[in-house]
Amino acid sequence: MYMFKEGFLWGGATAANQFEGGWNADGKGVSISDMCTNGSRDEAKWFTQAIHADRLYPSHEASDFYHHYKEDIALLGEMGYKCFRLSIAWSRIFPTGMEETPNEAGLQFYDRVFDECIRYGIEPLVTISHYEMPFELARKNNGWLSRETIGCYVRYAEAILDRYHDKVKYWITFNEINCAQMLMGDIVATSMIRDFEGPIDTIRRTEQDRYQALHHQFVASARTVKYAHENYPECKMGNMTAFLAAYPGTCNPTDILTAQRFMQDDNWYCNDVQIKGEYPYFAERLWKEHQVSLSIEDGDLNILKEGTVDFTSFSYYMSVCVGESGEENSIGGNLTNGKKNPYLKASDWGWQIDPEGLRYALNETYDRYRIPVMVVENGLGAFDEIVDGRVHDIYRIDYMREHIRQMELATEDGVDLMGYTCWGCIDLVSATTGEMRKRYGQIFVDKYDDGTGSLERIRKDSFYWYQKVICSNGKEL
Ligand code: BGP
Repeated sequence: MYMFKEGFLWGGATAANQFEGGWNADGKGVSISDMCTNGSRDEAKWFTQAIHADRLYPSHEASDFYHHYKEDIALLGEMGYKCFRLSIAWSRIFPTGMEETPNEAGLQFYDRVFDECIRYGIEPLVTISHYEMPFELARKNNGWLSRETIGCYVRYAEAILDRYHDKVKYWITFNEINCAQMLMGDIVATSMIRDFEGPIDTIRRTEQDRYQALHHQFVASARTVKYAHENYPECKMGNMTAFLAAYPGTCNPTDILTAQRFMQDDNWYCNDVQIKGEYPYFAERLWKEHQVSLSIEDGDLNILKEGTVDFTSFSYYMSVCVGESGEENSIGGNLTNGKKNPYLKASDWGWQIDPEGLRYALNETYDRYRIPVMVVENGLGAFDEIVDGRVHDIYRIDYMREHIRQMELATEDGVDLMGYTCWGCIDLVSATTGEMRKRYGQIFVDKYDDGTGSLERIRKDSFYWYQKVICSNGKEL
């Protein structure tokens, strides 16, 4: 029992576009997320002409980490955090994405943030691109659809590696890169925004575009990993996917094959490219099914081989049932649909809660790749209420406890597990719904969907519970 290794990276995770605010501070350029209005991001309206002052843009202030970072990192330090996963806002460093030199004021902000982390003994884990890019670049190139974006990303990635390599050891090239294949992929994961003037449902990119954009991301990621390995061998480079454990709805062999395909297409396709350095054997079948014909330039396949990652990571929120039978689970704001699993309960947003699925995900991943694995997102999005100045989020504690237990069992199974950063450790804006009320944190932020709130930080009950967990290295759950 209690197998978490010495130096296990306990912590939490955030993303600039959902957390930072300061959207136009100190020379920051407009990011695609800054053009997304309130309400469900599934129905977001994208404005290509001007910022409309009469609308709420959740990313503009968000939780205002930009002005609260000292207080926030001190709170993480108080909880005993060993690791803080955060993303860098690309448009803070290269405001339009196309400048030759980076914005010094933007670089200085993250210097201050990392110095603060180091002060508390917290290891930063940086996501280079978490669901955004500079708006000007997205408009010019239609996001990742153009090969030109690769060079812009690499210039940005090299600039931050050059600057922070002695402060930041752990890096992830893209957040949930496999979401490019899924429901929200078009704008969120691949930044393809051209023509988005109305609800997303009215304009869908072709599968051809999505897979091509994803290929460009693979090349950009591999070039970045190679650059880091050659110049900063002490840095550990990782990839990241949204892990969706797919179960067959029944023992009907057809359902088994459906689940196997789902695992291949949604979980292994991206991982194989970034970890093994080549497209998997089933890629041809997948492309054929989606009528995709990839344009792969000379040298691309070599660079994929040369830029494989040192560790792999994933977000884990739910499992899905697939196959012929069963009731559809059309989940609002979800990454994917599937069938209802009668053995599982769901969150208020319909995400099926499945702690054992995390043990399954860890074993499947480690069995396939044999490199260290990290769970970099997991948590319960819930409506929290303040009662007498406190938030009694017992439901969140229960959720985390059950998932951590299963991580421990996976470790006993033999999985090389590096760490765990729960999602949204300080309340932030939801990626799928644009809401503030879908809260994940151990720290409450006094901010509401109508834009009001003092931004005060309040320790929830889960704060004290997680503090004990970290202090006992997972023994006291
Ligand atoms: C992941 C994203 C995060 C995050 C999380 C929770 O897919 O990487 O950015 O937001 O999901 O999702 P949501 O905020 O929609 O509840």
